[in-house]
Order: sequence, then structure tokens, then C-alpha cells
Amino acid sequence: MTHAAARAHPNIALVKYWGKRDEAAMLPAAGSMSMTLDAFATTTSVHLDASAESDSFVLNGAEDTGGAFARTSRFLDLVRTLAGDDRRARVVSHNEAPTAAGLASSASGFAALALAASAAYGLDLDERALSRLARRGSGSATRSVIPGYAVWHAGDDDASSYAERIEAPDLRLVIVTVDAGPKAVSSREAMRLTAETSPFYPAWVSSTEESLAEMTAACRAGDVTRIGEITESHALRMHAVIASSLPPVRYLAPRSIAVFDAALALREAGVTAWATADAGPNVCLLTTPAEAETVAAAVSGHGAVRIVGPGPGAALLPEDPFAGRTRAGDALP
Ligand code: 2P0
Repeated sequence: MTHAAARAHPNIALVKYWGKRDEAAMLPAAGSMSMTLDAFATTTSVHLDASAESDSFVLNGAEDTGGAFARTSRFLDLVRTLAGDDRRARVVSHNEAPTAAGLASSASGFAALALAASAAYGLDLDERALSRLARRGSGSATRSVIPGYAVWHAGDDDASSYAERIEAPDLRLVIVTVDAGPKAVSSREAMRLTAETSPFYPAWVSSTEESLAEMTAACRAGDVTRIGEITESHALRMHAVIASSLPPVRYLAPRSIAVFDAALALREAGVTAWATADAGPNVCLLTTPAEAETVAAAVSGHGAVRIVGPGPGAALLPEDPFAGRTRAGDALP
């Protein structure tokens, strides 16, 4: 095969990944757990081109020659080494996530790229091997390979650091976009800063492993309340350790805190709602399918809301969705 296309979705971590033990090998300091979403897909095609002297990358309809291209090309180098094939490739990628959703596209992006590129270069990777490969592109992409709920085992080397499925109750996340602007500090940069400067970082790492063990037990037991409690407290611990960096980094805004307060008010009124937030000001509320509309209505005054649930893992597409439309400026599907 000389071309392949794949689709993958972002994920929201309920036990967060924040910090690397080994940046070159992309090994996390601790394990994490997430829900892969049923929305905001990234679709990516990879065409090998024996005559090309370099890779090329079209992202959301525009030729990219900057940082995203460089990261994509470095990732393709890994795939070429695995496949023993040094042909260059043309990569076309489209994110459904509106920038305004505030969802990072690196998880869905590298999960889709790992699958499309490995197939185009003739590698037949199982779910675990694909998860390990996606990890090399972006930590959170490790989990986006997996459908539904995923645990990413920190591992102690490349072979043992992968994500796998975990059974959990059917839940929903109400995404509240309080601020659609770009984040001030990238996750990668802020993670590095936290690990290097926070006096609380060792406790963050050890307590995350404890939270993951408790979360795994709560998922197996189908204990939604416990899943929610761990989700919210672990998110706040992550923001606390980030804020304890030097210079400090603070992702939560006053409007984000108001949504955490809204979650508490909902719980006091007997509604299931637990808040979490990633490296930005937007907040997701974890709830049940039956209560999702109630939660969404209750927080609609805080920003745009969208209800999402567990979605599929990375999957190959039978046809190239960009066929004949691989140039910058071409209309996208
Ligand atoms: C997570 N985040 O577990 C955490 C929670 C953001 C907050 O993974 O450097 O883009 O590519 O491994 O995966 C965002 O960081 O960072 C992230 P790299 P990534 O989802």
C-alpha cells in the first residue's frame, strides 16, 4: 500500500497526564485514564511519494511549513525507521474541532497519523503497538487510539508504555467553552516547567499513581460518584501543581472557577456533575447520559456547551476522503 487514511478523536483525561519521565522516549511520569470522545474527529491521509525529496503537510486546507510540519515529518521518520522505507510522504489532515471548542488536536492528530502512516508504510500494528507509536507523537495520543475508556500505563520503557481499554459506566461530558482563545503556554512547555521547578511535583507524581489505582477500581465497580470525585480532585491537583511552577502558570480563569462552583451547586441539588479542565480555561462536566441535558442547560450561561460521550478508537478509512483534494486550498470534506 502506498497510501492510507485514518480517523481518530480527541480524549479528555479523568486522571491527568502532566509530566514526562523521559522526554526523548516520551515516557510519562505517571499513568493516566481518559474517555475517547465521539466528536471532533481528525481525518488524515498519507500518500508515499518515491519522487519527493521532502515530506509535505496540508493542515485544515493550508500548506504548513512551520512547527506542525516539522513535528509531522519527525514522526514520519520514526515510521520510516520501523518500516525500513525512506520514501517521503504527503500528509493531508483535517480537524473537525472548531478552534473555539478549546480541545487540543494533538491527541486525535497523532493517533490518526500513527494509523494512516503505519498502514501506508506497510506496517500492520495491533492496538498496543499503535498506541505506543502514537505516544511518540504526543503523550495524550497514546490514549486516543483506544475506543471508549483508556488507561495509559506509564511503563518503564518503550514497550511497556501503552494504553489499553478499561470498562467503565456510560458517561457524558458537557464541554463548557468559557474562552475560545489560544492558550498562553503550551502543555509541553508548561509540563517541563512544572517538573523542573515545582516543589510539589514528586507528590503530584506519586499521588497520580494512587488516583489511577482508585479510578481503575471505581470504573470496575461502576461507581459513578467515586469516578466523579477522583476526576474533579485530580484535575484541581493538576492545576495546583502547575500553578506552583516558577514562573507560575495558571490556566483556570475566573469563569472556569465559576463552572466548578456550578458543578458543586448541581451536586447539592442532587444532580451528577463533576468538573475537570485541561491546560486551558475551558471546563468539562462529567455526568450521566440521563442528566446530561439538565447539566448542559444549567451551565449554558457560562459559555458554549456541547455534550459528548465515549467514542471510537483510531480506525482506517476504506477510501481516501481527500482523493483529488490534496492541495492547499482545496475544499475539504
Ligand atoms: C491529559 N494534557 O492527560 C493532559 C491533561 C493536558 C492536561 O496531555 O508533550 O499534548 O505532546 O505529550 O499530550 C496535553 O499534553 O503533550 C495533555 P505532549 P500533550 O490529557
